[in-house]
Amino acid sequence: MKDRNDKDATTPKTKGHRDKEVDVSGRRNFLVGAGAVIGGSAVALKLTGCAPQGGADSGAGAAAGHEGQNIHIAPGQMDDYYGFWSGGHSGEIRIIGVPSMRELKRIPVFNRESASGWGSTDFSKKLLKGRLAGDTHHVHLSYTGGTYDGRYVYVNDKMSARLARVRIATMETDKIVDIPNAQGTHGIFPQRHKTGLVLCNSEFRIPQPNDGRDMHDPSKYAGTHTAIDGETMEVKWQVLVEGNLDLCATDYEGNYSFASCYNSEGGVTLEEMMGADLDHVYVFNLKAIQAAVDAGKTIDLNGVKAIDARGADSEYVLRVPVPKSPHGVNVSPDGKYVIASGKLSPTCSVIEIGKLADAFAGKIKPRDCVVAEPEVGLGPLHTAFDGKGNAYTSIFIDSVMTKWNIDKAIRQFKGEDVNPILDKVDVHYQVGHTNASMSETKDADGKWLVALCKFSKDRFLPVGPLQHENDQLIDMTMDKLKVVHDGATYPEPHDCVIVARDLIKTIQVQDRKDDRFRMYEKWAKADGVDLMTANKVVRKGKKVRVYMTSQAPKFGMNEFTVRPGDEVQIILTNIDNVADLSHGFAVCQHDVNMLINPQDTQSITFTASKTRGVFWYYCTWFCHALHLEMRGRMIVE
Ligand code: CUK
Ligand code: CUA
Repeated sequence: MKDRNDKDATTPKTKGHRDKEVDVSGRRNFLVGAGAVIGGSAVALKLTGCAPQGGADSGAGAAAGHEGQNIHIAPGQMDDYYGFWSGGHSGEIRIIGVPSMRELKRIPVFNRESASGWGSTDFSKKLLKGRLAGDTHHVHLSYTGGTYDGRYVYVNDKMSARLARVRIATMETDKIVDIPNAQGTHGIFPQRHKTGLVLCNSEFRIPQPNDGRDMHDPSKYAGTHTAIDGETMEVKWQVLVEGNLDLCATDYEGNYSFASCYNSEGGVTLEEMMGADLDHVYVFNLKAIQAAVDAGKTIDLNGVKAIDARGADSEYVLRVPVPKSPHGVNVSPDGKYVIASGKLSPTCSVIEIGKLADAFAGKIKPRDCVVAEPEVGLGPLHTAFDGKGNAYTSIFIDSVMTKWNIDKAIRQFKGEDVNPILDKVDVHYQVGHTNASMSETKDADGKWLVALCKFSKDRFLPVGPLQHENDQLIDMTMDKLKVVHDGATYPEPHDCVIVARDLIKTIQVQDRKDDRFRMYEKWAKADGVDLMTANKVVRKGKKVRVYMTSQAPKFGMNEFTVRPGDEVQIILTNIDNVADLSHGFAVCQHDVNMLINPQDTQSITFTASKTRGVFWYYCTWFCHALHLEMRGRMIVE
């Protein structure tokens, strides 16, 4: 891996190599030596090459008299955008305010999380089915009419081939679906014309079905492109292809979905996978696939209606050759082009979506749909857009963001002597994903670009062998790109989307609409209690249900009694009807903790101590001046 640090003129020359000890004292001396005490902000500006920012009172708008946008969000002010970040192998989603880059929330999805009790509560256990690890890469929101409709966030789990959904009103995970016949579920993308299908790619090819056959004959392995209904979260169909499917994108019309395939060789070793100079962008013809599914022209693959589209191009799948081991696929906000970032080729391939129908009809060759292939740098991974005809590609090996013009690239490809590359800016370091404000919608607004850098090296105080990653914010409103903020982040955000804040509406107290409330209501009905008022212990043999309320600063019961080894289920309803009045419920020595938001119900099940004794339960969320007194005793006798 090339180290950009030595070349980088905008950072001090510290020993920031990943394989050497990081010398922060050099950086600190540099700061102090440059007069940080009296001119700290001037030094900071020199370091990042920024124009001066507006003062604390200048708000989120552009600071008068200065170039570029103001990133300073003063105390009491709010960000213009919600950023939805995947948390990678932390298994979560994070919400980041943009441009402040402040972390607003973490949404547990495929992970166990102590504060909320996700992974411990009965509902989350039902969704997780015993799995407490996950690997989220791609977060996308549901669409209507080419832009976000404010309803759902979808996210993949690469580790266990799952798709999860978060309801935006509550920012809580409400569904998780297993994707059969898939491993390494990686790229996902919802349809953009309406809340329709969510398409999911399997990056790892496996025997189909994976029941012990063909294990030693990788030539028989296949990948799957899976359609999941974004409303019901049911698996609708799968298409089997011979290639591995990496990143995913959809068009704006509902006609196609796209997948990059970096291993058209069908290799199982690194060397085999890198063999060919051309790999593919797979184009899935969604209408033809749906027609075949409706007409019953499918095979059954572990209960899923599947089309076997392995081998040659067909009415279902077209393979557009592009160099080499492409990674990201991104559709421009005007809906005209899908752009594959070349990874092992220093190029991006621009495919004109309007030509695909002719290619499917056999009138032109798939490769004829490629209308530009600009050289953008070494290791292009992902591409974002500003809605003004420009593309911004993250370049991993060079550690730069490259700004280029799509029309100029097309003209250059036709032979005209024009240079499509408009600017390159150093990022720190080894950038993976990039995205821009509203970039994945028809309303891309060209305000903020983020570079999700895999390495931060010398950019932050060192914190041991595991280093931070660096989410950098870039002002994209000027001709030249300008890095304006470093954001240390815990591994590993892969991707993000940046959403105008008016499109996101959340509720302050639970509306009790989610499916999980039907579960508690069913139990309460069977036990003849009302969740909102009941404080009651219901025993059936060794199983004990404890219905309880909370209202600051008291639980509805000061004590309850169970017997040693009982299976205890706490069903707790927070009857406070005030914003931000959340309570927690923890039981000492029992590994029990959960969060109950205002007007919410949560439940958790555990085995009571096998020996007699007193065990305090207490509120874990600071809710009241008498929060510490908000506790009671579980008596085991
Ligand atoms: S992938 Cu990680 S940098 Cu999973 Cu979208 Cu490209
Ligand atoms: Cu209730 Cu703290």
